Amino acid sequence: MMQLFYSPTSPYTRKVVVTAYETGLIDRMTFVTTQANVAESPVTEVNPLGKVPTLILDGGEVLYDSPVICEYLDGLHDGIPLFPRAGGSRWTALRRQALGDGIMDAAVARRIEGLRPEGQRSADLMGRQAEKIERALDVLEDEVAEFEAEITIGQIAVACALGYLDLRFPNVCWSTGRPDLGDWYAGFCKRRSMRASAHPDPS
Ligand SMILES: N[C@@H](CCC(=O)N[C@@H](CS)C(=O)NCC(=O)O)C(=O)O
Repeated sequence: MMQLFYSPTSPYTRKVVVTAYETGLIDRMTFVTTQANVAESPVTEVNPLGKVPTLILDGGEVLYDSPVICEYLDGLHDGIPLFPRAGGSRWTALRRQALGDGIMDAAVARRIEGLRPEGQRSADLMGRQAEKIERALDVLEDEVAEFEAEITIGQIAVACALGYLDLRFPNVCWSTGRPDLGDWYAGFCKRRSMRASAHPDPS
């Protein structure tokens, strides 16, 4: 059994879980629920960066981060590849993965800053992260009509990023003024992989 260091609120971890469902590998994985943001986190023993997701393979080898783990899993199944193997479609899928991951990076940074005591928060930093997210969402609204017919790692990353915005910034209403992206996301969320990996309700 592969072992995944996991957090139910991590969008990067969710990417891996969605990928595990989509590739039919979910039953080959066990989950170690991990609080990554603490000094004594057990994940630091296997990943010096102390981050989730981290995957321990059957033979003991350790893989991180989420793009690496997802590409590894994609190599273990015979279905349509989530990482197109060659050509322009590969680079498009990888760029979309970077865009989704980048929204996560900005949202996580903004949230961490927002959790600092009020006098220590940088409004400038939080504002810059919010602008990155807004610009990325606008690009996605423009290109969602061109999304591949078959699911790719780019679509998985984008969907997990949007799910994380809903979890942590429910007041942002990212789909307002972005109807095509909103419709696409609603359809994508019907997939078993997305339903099974949904973030817990924060309340
Ligand atoms: N680029 C990494 C990012 C992973 C990441 O930042 N995970 C967060 C949880 S959402 C974490 O483990 N943070 C703990 C820390 O940075 O100490 C990936 O794609 O896996």
